[in-house]
Amino acid sequence: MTSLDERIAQALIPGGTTLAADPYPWPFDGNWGPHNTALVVIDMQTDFCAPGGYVDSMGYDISLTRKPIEPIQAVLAAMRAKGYPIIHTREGHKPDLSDLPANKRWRSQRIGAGIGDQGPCGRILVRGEPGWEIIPELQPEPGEAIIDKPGKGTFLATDFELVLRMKNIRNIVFTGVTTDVCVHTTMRDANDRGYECLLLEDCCAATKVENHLAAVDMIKMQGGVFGAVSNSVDFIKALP
Ligand code: C5J
Repeated sequence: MTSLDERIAQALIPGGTTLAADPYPWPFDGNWGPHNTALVVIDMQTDFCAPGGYVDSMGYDISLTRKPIEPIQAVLAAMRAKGYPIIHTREGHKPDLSDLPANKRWRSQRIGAGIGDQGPCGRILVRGEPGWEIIPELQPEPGEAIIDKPGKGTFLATDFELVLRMKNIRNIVFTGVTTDVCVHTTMRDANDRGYECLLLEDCCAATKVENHLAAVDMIKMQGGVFGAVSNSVDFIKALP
């Protein structure tokens, strides 16, 4: 009869290494590296984290959504240096708004930041407008994938899963904004599809601190119901 520790250790591949994440050593089998692990940077766009964008127009404090910029820069530099695949996402709708659900538009108009309407950074959350661009501090480099999504999740109506498959990705490291909306929706969906997910908590933010903290906490329930949580410093130190 083997002990529980021995049985858990048996999941490790020979020579595998793990990161001391919360609530479990990540990834579960110690199999990670540039061959199967991607960094996903969610929606670090002017509309979510710069003056005059959607989040600013709704009256939320963009100092919160700007906080992850530096930690993400550090993770990007470390992963780029080691040849890890990097994937950026942008939330936005077609200029004719044919992919914008009427209720999403109506709800945003009710609070004075109508998606598709003119704002200080062009039409709010519309592809090709200044507000929709990824912020200068986190510009994608040539060869990095950019996924344009009309919704909160990155799998719906995009080629995200195809890109992941073409790159043989099994592990996904999540960063970006907002923790409780687009990051969570994508992480939950990825987890259901069998991807081994990690969220770097200082590389994510929400429009309300309590929501960020709650979203991080939810991941850790049930032994890691959606994956595990770490931070940029520990992650960079452990990166194989
Ligand atoms: C939101 C996002 N919060 N990127 N979008 O509407 O999380």
